[in-house]
Amino acid sequence: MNTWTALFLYGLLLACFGCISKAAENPNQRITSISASQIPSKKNMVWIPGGELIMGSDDPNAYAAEKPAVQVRVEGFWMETTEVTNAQFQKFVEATGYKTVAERPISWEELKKQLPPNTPKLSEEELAPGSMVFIAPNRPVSLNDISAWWQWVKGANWRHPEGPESDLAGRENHPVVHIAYEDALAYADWVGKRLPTEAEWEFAARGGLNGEKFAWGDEFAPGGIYLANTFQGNFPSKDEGKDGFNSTAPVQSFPPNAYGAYDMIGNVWELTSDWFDALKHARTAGKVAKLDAGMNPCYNPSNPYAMERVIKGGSFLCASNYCTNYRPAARQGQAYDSGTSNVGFRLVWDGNPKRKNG
Ligand SMILES: [Ca+2]
Ligand SMILES: [Ca+2]
Repeated sequence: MNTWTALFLYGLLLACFGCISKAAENPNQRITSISASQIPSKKNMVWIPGGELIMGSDDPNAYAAEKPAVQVRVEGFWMETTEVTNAQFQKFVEATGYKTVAERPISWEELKKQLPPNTPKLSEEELAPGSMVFIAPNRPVSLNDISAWWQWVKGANWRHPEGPESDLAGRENHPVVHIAYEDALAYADWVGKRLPTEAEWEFAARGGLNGEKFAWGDEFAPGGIYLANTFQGNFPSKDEGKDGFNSTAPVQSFPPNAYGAYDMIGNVWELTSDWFDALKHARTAGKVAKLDAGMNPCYNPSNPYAMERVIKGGSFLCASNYCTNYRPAARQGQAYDSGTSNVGFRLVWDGNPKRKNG
C-alpha cells in the first residue's frame, strides 16, 4: 500500500479503529447460511437476573456518549462467563469452513461508498485481506494521531493476530480477535445463541452494583490489586504490564464479578447488537429528539459516515492517560464490517429462541 493510500485510508477510515469494507453483506442483513448445530448447554453460562439498571454515567469525567445516566429495565438471560476464545472459534471454523471478514479481499464496491466521489480504484494488492493491528510506536507520538499505533497489516486475522508471522500457539484460551460483526453473528447462529444488547451487557458487567464507577466498586485497583487486563504506563508507547499482561490474557485470568462473569472489563472490547448512537442516553432521557424509523440508527460526530455497533468494556489497551474505558458505562462505536486486534465478543442465551440475532 503506498503512502497516499495509507494516509487516505487511515485518515478517512480509521477514525474509530477502522471501517475497511470487506466483502460484507448489507449491515441490516444477518447470516442465514449457517444454522445452529448445537442446543446451548448452560455450561460456562451464568444467569443474569435482570431488573432495573442505571445505565451510563453522570460522573463529570465520563465521556459525552455515556451521559446522562438513565434508568432502563433488562429482562433476565443467560450469559457466557468468558469472552469467546480462539479454541472455541476454531471449532466453529473447522465445523463450517467459515471465513472471517478479515480473511476476505476488500470489496471495492463497498469501500468506495465510504470514500469521496471519484476516488481512484485501489489495486488488487491494496485490496488484499488484512486487519488493523495495534503496534506500539518506539518514539513519542501525538495522542491525536491514532495511525501512530494502529496499522493496517496484510494477512492479519484471527489466526494471525499480529500478521502472517504470528500464530495462536499458546493462545488457545485467549479471546478471539479480528472479529467483525457478521463473524460474531455467524458463530452465534452456529451455537444457537445471540449477541447481548448494550443494556444487557452493561447490566451483567455491573454485577449487581448500581452506579459504581468500576465493575467492582469505586476504586480502580483496590489494595493495589489489578482486577482487569488494561494498560499501565504511558500509552501507546510503554505498557508496563503491571497487571501481568502486555496484550490479551487467557480468559479467567482475573476474578469474576458478582454474577460470575470474567473479563467483562478489559482484555478485549466486546461487541453488542446495538447500533452506536452517541446521543442514545440523551434521547432516552428526553433531552434530544428520538430517531424516527427509517433514520440512520448510527450517530457518531467524530465518524459521521461509518455504520457502527456498540462495543463495551474496554481492552488491554485502555490506559489512564488516554482512554479510561475500563468502566461498565464506557461505550464506543466499532465499524460493523471491521475487526481489530483488541475487539472480541461473548454471547447470551434467552433459554428459548424468542429473540434472534439481527
Ligand atoms: Ca495489561
Ligand atoms: Ca472484555
